[in-house]
Amino acid sequence: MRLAYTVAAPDGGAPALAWCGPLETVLERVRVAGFEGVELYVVDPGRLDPVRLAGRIAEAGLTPAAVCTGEVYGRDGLHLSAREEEVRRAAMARSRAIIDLAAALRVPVNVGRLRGPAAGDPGAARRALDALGELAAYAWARGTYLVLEPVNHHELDLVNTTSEGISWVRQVNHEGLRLMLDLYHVQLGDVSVPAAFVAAWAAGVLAHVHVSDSNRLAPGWGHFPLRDVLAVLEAVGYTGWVTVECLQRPSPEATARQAGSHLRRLLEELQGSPAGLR
Ligand code: LER
Ligand code: MN
Repeated sequence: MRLAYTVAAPDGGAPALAWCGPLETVLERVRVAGFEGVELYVVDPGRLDPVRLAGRIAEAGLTPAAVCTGEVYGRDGLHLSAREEEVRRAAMARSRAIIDLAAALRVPVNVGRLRGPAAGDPGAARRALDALGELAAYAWARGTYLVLEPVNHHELDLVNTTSEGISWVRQVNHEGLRLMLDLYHVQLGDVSVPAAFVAAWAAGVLAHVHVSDSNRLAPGWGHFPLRDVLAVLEAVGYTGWVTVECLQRPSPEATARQAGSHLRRLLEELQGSPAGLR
């Protein structure tokens, strides 16, 4: 397992779930807080230079982990399930541009809120599935892939549980689409959190993970038994990224430091456990 932290790309976005600020200083502070990787929140890829971005990340001693697209829906309202063709076309064009950026950084692309809601429209799921199939092929042809994220029912009404996520990945049935789980959404949508992670792993589709605590604050500042989830990931042999995606309260610096030290301590305890988790 490798730990990453969410950071806003310098493209005009101001996501609540990422550290926003000048990359020259933010990336270095993320590394000092105990992280190896960075997950970039991207909303407007046309404003970004992938070579400069990759250079900045490497200079800070970090590795790119993924690109997160939540604000494409959150800020700009673009989504793949949209009934209006114009909105769908714009969402597809933006998604392709983000995939190009992710391919240059050699990381996968998160599809959380970007798939959009159904909002009572029976055609919404089909439109989102078709769009995901098209984008999966586009990503795969460029050497990367998408990771579909079940999102809790307060935010969206399409794909709220792990089993729905697995089912969508199977329906699209393309190497360019896998599943990611965000602990915050899983605890709101699934019957059992550990079972959700085991099911995603057993289905052979788990490719990325987001974590926060129960209240979406930094790990350790809520009541979620995070240790159990890390124990499951450790026990199944998950070696991918675990990105901290949480509210930046009271400040990004305090949040990153708390998340980094808490997760490092849990991982050390698990890996050094006399019970031998592996
Ligand atoms: C939003 O709740 C989220 O979890 C992001 O990763 C994607 O929209
Ligand atoms: Mn997430």
